[in-house]
Amino acid sequence: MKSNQNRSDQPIDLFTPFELAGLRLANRMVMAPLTRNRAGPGGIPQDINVEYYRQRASAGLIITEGAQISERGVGYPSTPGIHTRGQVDGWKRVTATVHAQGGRIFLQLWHVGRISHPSLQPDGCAPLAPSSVLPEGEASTYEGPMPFVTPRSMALSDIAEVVEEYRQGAANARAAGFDGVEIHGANGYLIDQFLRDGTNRRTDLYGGPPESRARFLLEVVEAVTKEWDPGRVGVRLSPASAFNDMVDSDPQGTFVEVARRLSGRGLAYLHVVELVDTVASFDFEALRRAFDGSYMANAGYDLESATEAVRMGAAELVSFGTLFIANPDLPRRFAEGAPLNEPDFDSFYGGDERGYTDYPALVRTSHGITAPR
Ligand code: 8OZ
Repeated sequence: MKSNQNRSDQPIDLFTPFELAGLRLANRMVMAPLTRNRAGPGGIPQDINVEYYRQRASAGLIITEGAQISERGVGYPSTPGIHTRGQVDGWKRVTATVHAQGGRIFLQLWHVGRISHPSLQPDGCAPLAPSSVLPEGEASTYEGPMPFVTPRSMALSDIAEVVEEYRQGAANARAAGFDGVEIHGANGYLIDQFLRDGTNRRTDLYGGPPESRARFLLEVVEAVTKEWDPGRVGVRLSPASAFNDMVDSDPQGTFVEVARRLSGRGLAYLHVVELVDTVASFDFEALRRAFDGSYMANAGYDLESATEAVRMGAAELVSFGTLFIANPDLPRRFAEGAPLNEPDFDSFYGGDERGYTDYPALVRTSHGITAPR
């Protein structure tokens, strides 16, 4: 059942609260998951991360940056994890701070698969992937960009082990005080590598037709929903994005099948990166109709287009990435029609508080509201 609930007679807009399995979101503006490469040593969230999320707690829902479920799942320098006690304790500070502000926060569970590099792996081995298909491009390592290496094709025992890591990561997210979790099935990372046939050449139960390529994702969903009410578990997909050298012979067929198989489970939402660069066009509306829960739209939305999407019922929720990087108080700016800060792209990935926690919020002066800078 689509749930564009609205108790009053007001038309639905971005400021209409939203109910997510007993969790009330104050609005429909979601902070998209954003890799920022500023976790402390050991992948432990640190003070500046707490401050960063605190500043953005007025989002209806924050989805954290991807947090790796294991050491093997790491793909970039200084990303946080959710597999050690120290990481769980670090995240507890983030969730407590966001909750103290009245905010809601999901953790994104992440495994990069072939996008890792031997120098990031615990034993210096090649990273894991469904099949030994070398991505074009370079890995991000502590020594700078390095050519990708051909990944190791996962044995059935590796698959079972990684599914268990997802379950443990979900349990750890609970222990850390999150309101729910999002399974990162997008952008060319491990789950997406299973979904698309450019990277999945398996001839066993996990490869072949779309329903078999979806098996790994569905096992991850099963594992995660052992720890969470399904209504607190979202899934993110990017069916037509080429990011991380991804391709599929039939994105529409593949992902409509994936959306169908994600249905009937009471999941919180399907979060879709609506970028199209592997095919001429992609019918996101058909994808939305194939899924029986809420739809969270992402990529390139602004106040006008997001309002339109929510009003027309094309999406229940809309997530904003770049806009939340540059505008910690984005919902208020949208509400007041205030000007927006300019994002500084050079400080997106890595660094210190500059370009991270120093974007100003609006300030109220005797002349009204102004945007400092
Ligand atoms: C940009 C740089 C590093 C990681 C994604 C987690 O695209 C990412 C990511 C994006 O989902």
